[in-house]
Amino acid sequence: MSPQRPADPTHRPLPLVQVLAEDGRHRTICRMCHGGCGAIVTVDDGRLTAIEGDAENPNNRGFLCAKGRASLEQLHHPDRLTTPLLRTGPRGSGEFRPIGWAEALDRVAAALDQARRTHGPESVVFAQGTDRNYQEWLFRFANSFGSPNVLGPAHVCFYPRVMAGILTLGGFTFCDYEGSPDLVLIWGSNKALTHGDGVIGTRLLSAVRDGTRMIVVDPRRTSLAARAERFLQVRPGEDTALALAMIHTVIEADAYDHEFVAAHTVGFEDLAAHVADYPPEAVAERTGIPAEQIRAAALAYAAAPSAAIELGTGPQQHRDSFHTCRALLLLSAICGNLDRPGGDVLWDPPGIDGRRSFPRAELLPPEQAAKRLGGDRHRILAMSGWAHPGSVWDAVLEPDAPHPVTTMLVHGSNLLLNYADSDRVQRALERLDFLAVVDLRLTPTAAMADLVLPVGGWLERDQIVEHAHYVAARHAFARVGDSRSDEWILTELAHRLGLSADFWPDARDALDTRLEPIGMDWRQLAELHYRATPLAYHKYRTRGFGTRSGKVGLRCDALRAFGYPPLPVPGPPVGTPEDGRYLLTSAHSPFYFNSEFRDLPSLRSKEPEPLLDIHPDAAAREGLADGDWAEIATRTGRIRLRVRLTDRIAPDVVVAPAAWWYPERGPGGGWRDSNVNLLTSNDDENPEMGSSTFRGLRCHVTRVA
Ligand SMILES: Nc1nc2c(c(=O)[nH]1)N[C@H]1C(S)=C(S)[C@@H](COP(=O)(O)OP(=O)(O)OC[C@H]3O[C@@H](n4cnc5c(=O)[nH]c(N)nc54)[C@H](O)[C@@H]3O)O[C@H]1N2
Ligand SMILES: Nc1nc2c(c(=O)[nH]1)N[C@H]1C(S)=C(S)[C@@H](COP(=O)(O)OP(=O)(O)OC[C@H]3O[C@@H](n4cnc5c(=O)[nH]c(N)nc54)[C@H](O)[C@@H]3O)O[C@H]1N2
Ligand code: SF4
Ligand SMILES: [Mo]
Repeated sequence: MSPQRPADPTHRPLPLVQVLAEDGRHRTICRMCHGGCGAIVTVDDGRLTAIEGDAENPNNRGFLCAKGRASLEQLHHPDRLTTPLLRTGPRGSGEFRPIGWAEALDRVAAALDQARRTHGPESVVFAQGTDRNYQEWLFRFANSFGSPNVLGPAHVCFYPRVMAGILTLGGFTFCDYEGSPDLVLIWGSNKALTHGDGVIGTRLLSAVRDGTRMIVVDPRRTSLAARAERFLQVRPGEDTALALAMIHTVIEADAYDHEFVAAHTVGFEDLAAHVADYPPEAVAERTGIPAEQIRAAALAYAAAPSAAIELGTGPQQHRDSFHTCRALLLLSAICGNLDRPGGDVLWDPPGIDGRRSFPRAELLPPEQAAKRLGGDRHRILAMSGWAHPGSVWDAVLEPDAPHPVTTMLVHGSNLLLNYADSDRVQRALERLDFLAVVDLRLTPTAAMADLVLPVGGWLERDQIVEHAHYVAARHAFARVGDSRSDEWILTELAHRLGLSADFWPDARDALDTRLEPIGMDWRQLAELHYRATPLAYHKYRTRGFGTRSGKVGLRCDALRAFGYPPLPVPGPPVGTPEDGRYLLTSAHSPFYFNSEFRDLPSLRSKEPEPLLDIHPDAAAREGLADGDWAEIATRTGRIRLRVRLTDRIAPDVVVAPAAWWYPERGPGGGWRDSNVNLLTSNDDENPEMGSSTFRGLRCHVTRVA
């Protein structure tokens, strides 16, 4: 019996899916991943029967990937949570009984209030997973409540890049496919399959069809690498050295944009002196790339009339994360590619009460902001508003922590799978006084909660979607059981905790308020459906860059003021050969979204088991054949993965899947068996951002009998 089924025979189960929309075809925005594709949902005879790509949506022009096509499977899945659940057995046993919303919300509010009175608001950590267009709600709630501690995977996702941009040039850049780049430098990104940031991979592929050239930097020969003009097969974790050698080459060959450098940057002489130490010959061994290949790639990039950099998580999950991101921005800057058509365009917020303003940072008193966990260790991460994960676990587990953490409210994050050193995460979750998890499923993390709150997926909510190029409307077509939205839950909790002044009587009222600054309301956006944000280039010519000097800080004095090096520097190699012969890294699967969807048959059938990619020579050395189970061990832990032989990686590199668990195994989902983060640790973090090292981790690989 599934643990969420009522033990009380008088409890009447709700229909699994209640349809809220009229029969017909309805336009909306997919959120099975970050892509933000336009989708059309068909309601027929009171049921959601079909989903297809919206040919009129400028972002995806009709495209819908396998995950998008699995949306209705997700909606109708029999294991969806349908009612709040209260823990009845020991933590992690998965034993719960259903309760009503009023009782559930009262209990969460009481636990938050108790922690606030006893230990201060900072003792409550609000966690969320990768963004699902409600991130600004969670931050607003935390600020209003008085806790500076919002936990998320920002440090290993895309915030190293965001913060490098903010400190270097006052903003965040994205690839300008509208401007038809002559070349795209794809650095540690599998864009064609992962579709990050609301600019999906098909935009890149159609640019390539129209003549855009590619240079790919990745330890794996991905499908993009196979089509690229050049492929630099970098050793995992050696990105900063490679980027500096490319800058060295460009300056040495005098191939940089003199005019832009003179007019719009500071610190060029310092940069030039700094990279003198990184000629391609000096980094060839550590990066695994012959010097002449580095030179040729750098010169091809510099010579391109316009070039953009597609920067993925490859270099951001590493001790050097922030430095690589800075180095790549400097490369773009000196080649004149910033904010030019077909280059790296600075994001201009669309003017709604959105990501930047909606969190109301001013609600958090400065003395509370000073208690952000990890603020003393990783100052740039703290500046971005996120708490540092390792410091959160310390605050739960260390008896003499200066700001103890006792309580967590988690909105949509599978903490046990996605953070370094999963064992330590588990110990911390076990130690909490109170843990509530808001999710669609009883994930391994939700199974550890005192209270689980059922939430609606993307087909079940009205939401404003804010992306690089547009603002659009997502609609609630259905409701699963008695699930609600994150926005509704936070609003209800706010009313119970005396925070009503910062919220609305009903969460949906916020939709109108947020659109007011652009002179629209929700009904109008819903009718319009998609509102493109006008693209502007060369904004710095009139406004300067958003830094103190108004110029691009090649040498970043703000970093020096924080006690960090003002120019990017690669750290020494992580680990020693005694820690293992192989360099481990991980990648996101095309068919899943982080830890989601392994219970959707159409997707699971495409990749039924967790695969370890290993080179045939390495496999032969370890006596492994294709399809064998292998044990992968590091200083931190050991897991099992199924061997897949591939010559797309170097013989000393192995690649594991991110976030693997087995939902079919019931509560807990066998999360210890194949979870790569049992192998990772909180050591070797990036000083600025606290990024964990998931790249180039030394490991042993052996055959499982
Ligand atoms: N080793 C290694 N570790 C990694 C990575 C890696 O590549 N390698 N990747 C890192 C990255 S980039 C990221 S972003 C993180 C991902 O970390 P998480 O964001 O924690 O990822 P998920 O596992 O997808 O967990 C999201 C949960 O939210 C639930 N959910 C979905 N939609 C909603 C919603 O609308 N509301 C609520 N409340 N819940 C919802 C899903 O069911 C799922 O259980 O992992 C990081 N960890
Ligand atoms: N299908 C699918 N789509 C997703 C996700 C998913 O899980 N599945 N997750 C979403 C999330 S949260 C994010 S953040 C994005 C991530 O999107 P991406 O960044 O595109 O995806 P990743 O798979 O994390 O890794 C990108 C590439 O980095 C390479 N890589 C590994 N180690 C290194 C290294 O040391 N250096 C370099 N240069 N490259 C390296 C990997 O081989 C991989 O090809 O995708 C989002 N979209
Ligand atoms: S790329 Fe993402 S947003 Fe687009 S259809 Fe696939 S899952 Fe949906
Ligand atoms: Mo991410």
